[in-house]
Amino acid sequence: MKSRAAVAFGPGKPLEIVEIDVEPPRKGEVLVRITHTGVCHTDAFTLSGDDPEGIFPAVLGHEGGGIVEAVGEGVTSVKPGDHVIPLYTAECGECKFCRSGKTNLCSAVRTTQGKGLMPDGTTRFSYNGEPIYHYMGTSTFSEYTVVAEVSLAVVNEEAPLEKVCLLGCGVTTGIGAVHNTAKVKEGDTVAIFGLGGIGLAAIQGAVQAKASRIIAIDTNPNKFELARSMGATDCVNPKDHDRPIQEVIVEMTDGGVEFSFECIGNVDVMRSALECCHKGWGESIIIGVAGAGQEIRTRPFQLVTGRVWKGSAFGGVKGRSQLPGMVNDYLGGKIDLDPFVTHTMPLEQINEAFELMHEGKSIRTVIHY
Ligand code: NAD
Ligand code: AHE
Ligand code: ZN
Repeated sequence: MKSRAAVAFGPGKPLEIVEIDVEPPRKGEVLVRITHTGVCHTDAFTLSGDDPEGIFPAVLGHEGGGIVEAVGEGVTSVKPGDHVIPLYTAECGECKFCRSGKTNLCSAVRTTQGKGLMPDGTTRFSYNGEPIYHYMGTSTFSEYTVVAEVSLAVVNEEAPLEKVCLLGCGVTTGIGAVHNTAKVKEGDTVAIFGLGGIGLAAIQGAVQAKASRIIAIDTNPNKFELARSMGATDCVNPKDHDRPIQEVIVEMTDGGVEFSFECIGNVDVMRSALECCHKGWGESIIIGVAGAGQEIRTRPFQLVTGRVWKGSAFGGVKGRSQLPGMVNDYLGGKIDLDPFVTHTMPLEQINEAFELMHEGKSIRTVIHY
């Protein structure tokens, strides 16, 4: 079948809106009609060429929502008409990782997913007879996409897909990192570096956890109003200080915060985030994604004296078991998605969504087909 798609033909190039060919779903696969997709910084990261797993030409996009159009052989857990959120972190329930009870990282389709391929090692997308690669197992920048059955969460049909698509990445990542990875408790102090979709979602998670102090840090002061309205108690711009920002936060908090979250992808800020944690028990969670060749550094003494460095993918959330509940939490008013949607536009304007993100003018642009 034909599908309108925004194709990344090469690193650093704008996406091109073209009509691609999509093959039917094979065994264990599902054809989904994407109705909406957010644009996450990770899409821009991969498009930039910095992603070691970046492969072109590809259909990017991993924060979508849609409706099942058709299922391949052997698919039993979803059916045509189901409302679904594609998962870049699959959940097969059977692999060593899924059975461990220790992580949301599933190994079922991850190897082929990282190569831009379906689990059988081939692609369902092509353009002018040439293969187009998949991305993160989701490729939501195509109106029709094919994903593995284990990479789909079936969600409540009453939920508006133009909102709950954001649970496909950004909002789940930020909220989940607070609850599942850090396990913030009432009265804890937190520092959140980077106030895009992920950082603001972390603020929301910290409010839910009843953190006593939520320090929001960004070099763009235009982000502070929304951060405050979502529950940040303090807003700090590193540019307003002539000393390392970790020193400022340690001073503000009588020795450092209980938890910090890096939501930018800057390895220098990752260091600041670790070093603003309290001696003896402070934990820093890396959420931001850094480019090929980048490495983190600190004095080992920071860890010797009790600070802990952790990372979080998709907020530690197991998508098939937990995302339906998060969608219901949105419907029940326990998760607020509205403040994240600063812009909406049709697929044809998707490059504007990337520009708005780079200019620091958007939190999330939701693309509709
Ligand atoms: P975004 O671009 O919307 O937000 C980033 C924010 O960081 C902006 O407000 C920007 O002004 C701020 N910033 C940039 N440099 C800064 C600095 N030196 N000091 C302080 N603030 C600075 O991005 P996003 O969509 O919120 O994503 C954030 C990061 O999280 C990206 O690296 C993305 O790839 C990553 N991410 C990771 C996961 C995961 O599962 N681990 C999931 C989603 C996104
Ligand atoms: N491909 C990159 C890493 C990218 C990365 O870390 N992705 C995050 C999700 S970002 C969503 O916006 C993640 O979940 N990683 C775990 C995984 O299994 O991909 C690289 O460095 O190679
Ligand atoms: Zn993302």
